[in-house]
Amino acid sequence: MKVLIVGGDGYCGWATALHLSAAGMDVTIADNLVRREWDKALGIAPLAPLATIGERVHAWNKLGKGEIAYRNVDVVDYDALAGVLQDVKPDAIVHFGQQRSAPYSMIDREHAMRTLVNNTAGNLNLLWAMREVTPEAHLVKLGTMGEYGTPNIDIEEGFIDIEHKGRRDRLPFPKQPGSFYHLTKVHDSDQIFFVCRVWGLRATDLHQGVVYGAHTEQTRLAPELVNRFDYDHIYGTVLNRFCVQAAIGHPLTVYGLGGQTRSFINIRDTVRCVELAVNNPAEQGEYRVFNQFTELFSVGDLAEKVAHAAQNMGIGVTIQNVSNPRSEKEMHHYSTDNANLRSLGFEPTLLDDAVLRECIELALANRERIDRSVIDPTVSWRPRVSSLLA
Ligand code: NAD
Ligand code: USQ
Repeated sequence: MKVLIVGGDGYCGWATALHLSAAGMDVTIADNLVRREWDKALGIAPLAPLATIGERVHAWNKLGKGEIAYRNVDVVDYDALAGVLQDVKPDAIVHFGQQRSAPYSMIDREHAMRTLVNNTAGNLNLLWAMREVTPEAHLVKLGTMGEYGTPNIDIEEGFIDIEHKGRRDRLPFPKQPGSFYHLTKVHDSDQIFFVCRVWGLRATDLHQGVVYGAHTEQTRLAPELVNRFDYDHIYGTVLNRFCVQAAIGHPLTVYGLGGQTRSFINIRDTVRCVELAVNNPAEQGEYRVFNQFTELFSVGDLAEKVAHAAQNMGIGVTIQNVSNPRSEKEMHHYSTDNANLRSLGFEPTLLDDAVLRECIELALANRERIDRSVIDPTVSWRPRVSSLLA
């Protein structure tokens, strides 16, 4: 099985590249390393130092557990991307290579536009390149649970059966994304569904929840294999942020009331779910959606769990309800399912104190690298309409 991993230098992509390589797949990473540039421009850095991509790949190949190749390619550059598909001829393409921060996409017009062009044009290029070069390859695309928003009905897996004026159909589940970033994922899903219908491409759209956790089995094997772990207010995801905040005695930053509920997944399960999708491809012409998460939590509950785990380590923690920089419901219905992955044998890793302890320990070990000035949120997407400000 030849797999091309677009965005394989990132948090999910690197862990997945190692996991699929260890599972015996022939892995090529395609990444233009732009995330490392964005970090520099934003004045942020991951918790533990990252080896260069060359050092990473060399360290992995030296272990003799698999062989990974690397190609520096920007998916927005069509000719370069099509050239890589031509050279590699992958059976499966796993697409992680996008700008993935909601706050980044809401900084200003320029960042919103960069997110839109990078993600939407990159996705469209990949679909055209697949049509031209590898029309039988299986696309495994990273989408997001946030495409659905927080409707007052249960969230299905991609599609919903609707009866309207006496007629029935199975239609895409309504989308109500919460940022320009999340909107790009909706555009991607529409594009992918379209090309499966009209060109007969095949794709699995993984609607993934918020990822947490530091290590996978392989990232522990050598210092150069260590994964990215973001804790800043732009790229840090909520649970990882809370663990770092606990380690340095910063109050846990619960935005608003903290009743916002999201779906969550351990990075160890991300890599297993992608493997399941790759090993069980969609049929030619099929577009399917898997909700990729393990558990649902409100952010207030997560803060309590982190505080509890830290207290068990002898670390006192306070929880602070800070003014919410985002426009989002803070108390709402949230119920959904991940039956498609479970039907393929997925057994979720549940959140426990051990995982939280691992993340807090990573933060303690890298305490001197933690920059307190990038923790509190500064990007706001609240309305500026005066009548709504009261
Ligand atoms: P990340 O920022 O750590 O990694 C993304 C990688 O893609 C980076 O290495 C970056 O250099 C690369 N990239 C970006 N634009 C590119 C381009 N134009 N050409 C080539 N490479 C490019 O992000 P991540 O956390 O690993 O997320 C990966 C994917 O998973 C994203 O699509 C994201 O939307 C999705 N996802 C992530 C989470 C999460 O909590 N981290 C949750 C749900 C879905
Ligand atoms: N939140 C806090 N405090 C914080 C940070 C966040 O209360 O310090 C809250 C946010 O307001 C939000 C929730 O936690 O309600 C999740 O925020 P997040 O930053 O952890 O995640 P999000 O912005 O939704 O984005 C992340 C990834 C993105 C992925 C998405 C999955 O960055 O790539 O698509 O999770 S999902 O949320 O299911 O769409």
